[in-house]
Amino acid sequence: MGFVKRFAAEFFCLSSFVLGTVVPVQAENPLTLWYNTDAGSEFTNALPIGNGYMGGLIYGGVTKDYIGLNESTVWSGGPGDNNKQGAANYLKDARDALFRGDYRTAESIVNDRMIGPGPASFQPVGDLVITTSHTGAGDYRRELDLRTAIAKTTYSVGGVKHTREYFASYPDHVIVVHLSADKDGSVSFGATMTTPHRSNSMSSEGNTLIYDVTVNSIKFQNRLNVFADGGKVTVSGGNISVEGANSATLVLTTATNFKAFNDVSGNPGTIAADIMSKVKGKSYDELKATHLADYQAIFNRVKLELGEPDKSAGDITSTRVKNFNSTNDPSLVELHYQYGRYLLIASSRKGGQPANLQGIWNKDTNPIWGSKYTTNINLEMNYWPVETANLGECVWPLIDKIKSMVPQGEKTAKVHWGVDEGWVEHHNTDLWNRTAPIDGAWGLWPSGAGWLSTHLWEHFLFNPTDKAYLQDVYSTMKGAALFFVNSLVEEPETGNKYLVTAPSDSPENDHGGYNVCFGPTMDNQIIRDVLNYTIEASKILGVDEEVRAKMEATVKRLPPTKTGKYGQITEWLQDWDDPNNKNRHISHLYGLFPSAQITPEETPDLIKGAAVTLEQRGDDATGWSLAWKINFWARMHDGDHAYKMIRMLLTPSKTYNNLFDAHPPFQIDGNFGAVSGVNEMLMQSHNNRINLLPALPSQWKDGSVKGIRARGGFEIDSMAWKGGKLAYISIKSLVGQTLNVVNGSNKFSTSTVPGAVYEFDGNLKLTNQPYEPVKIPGKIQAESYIAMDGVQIEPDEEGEPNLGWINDGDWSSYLVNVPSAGTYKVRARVASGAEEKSTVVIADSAGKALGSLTVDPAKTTGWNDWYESETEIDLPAGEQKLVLQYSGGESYLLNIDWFELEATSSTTVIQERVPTTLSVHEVKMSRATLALMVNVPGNKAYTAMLYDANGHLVSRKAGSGTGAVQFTSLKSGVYVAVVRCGSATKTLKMKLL
Ligand code: FUC
Repeated sequence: MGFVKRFAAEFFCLSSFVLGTVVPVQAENPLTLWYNTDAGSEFTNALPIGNGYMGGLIYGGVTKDYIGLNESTVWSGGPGDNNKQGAANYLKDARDALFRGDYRTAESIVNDRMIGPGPASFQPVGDLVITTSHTGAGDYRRELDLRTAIAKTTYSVGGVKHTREYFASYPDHVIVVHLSADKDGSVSFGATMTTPHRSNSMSSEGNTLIYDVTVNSIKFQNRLNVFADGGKVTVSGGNISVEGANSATLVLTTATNFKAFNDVSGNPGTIAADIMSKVKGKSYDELKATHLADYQAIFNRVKLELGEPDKSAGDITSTRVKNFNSTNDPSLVELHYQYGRYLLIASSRKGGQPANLQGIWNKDTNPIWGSKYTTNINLEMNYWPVETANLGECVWPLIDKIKSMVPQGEKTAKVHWGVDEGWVEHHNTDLWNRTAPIDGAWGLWPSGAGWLSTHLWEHFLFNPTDKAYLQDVYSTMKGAALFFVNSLVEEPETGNKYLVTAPSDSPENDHGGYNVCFGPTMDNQIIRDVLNYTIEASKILGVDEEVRAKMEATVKRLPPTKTGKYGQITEWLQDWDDPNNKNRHISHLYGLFPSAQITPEETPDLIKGAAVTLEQRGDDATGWSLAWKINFWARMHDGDHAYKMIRMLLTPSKTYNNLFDAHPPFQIDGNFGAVSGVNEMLMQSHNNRINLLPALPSQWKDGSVKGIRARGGFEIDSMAWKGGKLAYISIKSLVGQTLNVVNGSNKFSTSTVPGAVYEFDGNLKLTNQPYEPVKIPGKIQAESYIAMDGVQIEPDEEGEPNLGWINDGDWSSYLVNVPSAGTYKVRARVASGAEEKSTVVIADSAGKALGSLTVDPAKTTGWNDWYESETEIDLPAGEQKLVLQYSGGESYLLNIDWFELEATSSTTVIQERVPTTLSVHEVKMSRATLALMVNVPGNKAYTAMLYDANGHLVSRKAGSGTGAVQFTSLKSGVYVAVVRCGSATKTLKMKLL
């Protein structure tokens, strides 16, 4: 273990040591929410559990314990759409009015003719009620342990300690409550279920209560089974009764008839019975073990330490929230962060519905905002942390939902916008995928599908070699993009004939009392992303050239983001901003976050504009808006201001006793947005670079994080900082993309091997070298650099990675092994479309020039017009780094395919005869075959693995001694061979034509 790694390990130990000595309560359970009273009847005191299908909210009363139940498909309403027929007929009148500045007329046309009825709402299932005859309980404690996702209520009565444990299991699709006591025969209770819905009937079958309920089109069934150790169990008259048992377990499931947005033909009774038959006979310990294996595999991926816990860290959770603004306890931020991750695991798993405005926890039949999906910020915010916080499993409900919305969105595109090709969604949707504008003029915002579809692309950015996934979501992305291609109109306002949305609004803000407008900044920014992402996807998949051309033409005509009279980013196409407007929506900074169109690096002027906008809007806002502002300030690289937003969020008016986010009232987006915000403070990964500690607040001087994920397929294996400065970082390459890493003014770039971990010290110096020096004489592919600055990898004609787009001042470096000192010929395959000559200086690692190659425009007249340029250089013997420094007169200088070094007559190459270490070379073979010549010391055994460009294992071969290994019947493409012999590993990248 190297020094830096040891440092990180010690750092983690040190933190827990501190926890152990200063705050004993926290020592066992730093990731626990706990209270010394029950939740009473207060929803936001109760503790949530969930398995993605079902949610439970535990109140923990001694004599009457309620568990509020939800199921993700129990909604009001039923299949159908909410389109306003004939809406498109009024488009022309609305646009004419808008373009002549008659907003009043435009707004009334929209209100009267273009708004559909409101969507359905998420409904409660009812309660599981547990009753006891216990009175005078003492030592009461209620808790939720995030490390296990198990909630617990404990108390003592008459000298007996009673314990109830509750969890929701995803693999078993059930909620489990286990009641036990520390004295045999002391477990006695009654249990039943209630529902607020009128149409219900209870029956029983053996030890199972069966509850059938209907809400509009949804029929659901609860099955509640009991089994006990000892004692007497009676199930009758809609009640379960357990008397004198040692322990007892309640197992509950809910199933519905919902199959799809347009199909409610499921049989809840059969599904529920099937789920229960699968868990029948499983003991409590078995159920718990299955749950833990599933949950911990996801939850344990990320660890966060933001410094020494305050001495108040052992206080009751709600007290910690009350005092946070004076304690600044970093361990409360850690708890809140991990709770956000917990909530997403509990409310969003494959097979269930996406987390809605309240996640999966709602007790009201008429919930605020329908507890549905608001898409002008809230649903997207729910999923901001999903990739960065390493919760990959939780994104599927969203991805599946977006894909399933297309048919409804296509209808709305036709009825409301007269568009035949493409899909649209406005600012709200529900279980039935309704997509029409609702509520009023401020609901006529056509960019919901666009914003949602950016999440499809984001998932690809985190998994950039998963072409099968991209293929699967591509048509949905394309549909969202085409809606804009087909519905944007030329604006008459600026003289530039920009293409804009009309009518639209800037989410929930007005200009001079009117919502309707055309081409608001947020729309332009979203559309720019949607089109660019779809263009990129079509290139990667090699499809749709014609459609791509249309999208490219459209994206060029979008209005750019600009600043206005106060220096602010303008929210509308016109400079209408009111500097005193404190609206919680800061939609026109979509380009700052979640998008990366506005960055300190690329657009410093717009960053100044964003600062003015953020100052004008002010800090205070609703829970979700504060959470958005954490992300904004992180992207502004202002850690202290981001921290200020965390402080404003972690206070009782914005965070309830159970740590649910307060709009107010309860709305879960703020929980999720805050997780994303903390990640953005510690690491950002947009625009093809990983920026470490871009917004570290002075409050978090020492800390560490493990397991967060970056775009490009990278995982922060572990990162530690001390005194506000990076101390150690190791990054795992998951799929072998180029790694560009930045910390302050330090940067480093390197090609990577899938599965390899790259460790750096605090100066971003690479401290472990997983590279293979290339043996000279030999040929080196230009993209096999070990480090570079500026050069870009792009696909060649066959889609294989190639080095291209080299700018003046860029460089790339290579590790070579020179057998003996002497003069070597350097030959490089180069091409250029530039008019002026470019130069490639070959330098040693100290920067000393050894020679140079010229790329002559007289010999190459295009990016693919290759020729070979040569020179000679003197090299010392041994392993060394060569740096190719590129210079010339135009912005894009040249392409370089490969270069080779061969001995001249003045060099004597001593051939190695007996291998002393493992060495691996490629041997040229016929079509469809790759062969390696493996030399191992002695007659040792080795394994050779061949991976494809996506990092999937293609073949594994074992062998021993020196000899050739062949892989046959291969498709053309790029492969990586990994040969292991004892502790030695060699990696070789190969290309099969
Ligand atoms: C939008 C926001 C509200 C709330 C609601 C669900 O209307 O403006 O603040 O988040 O969605």
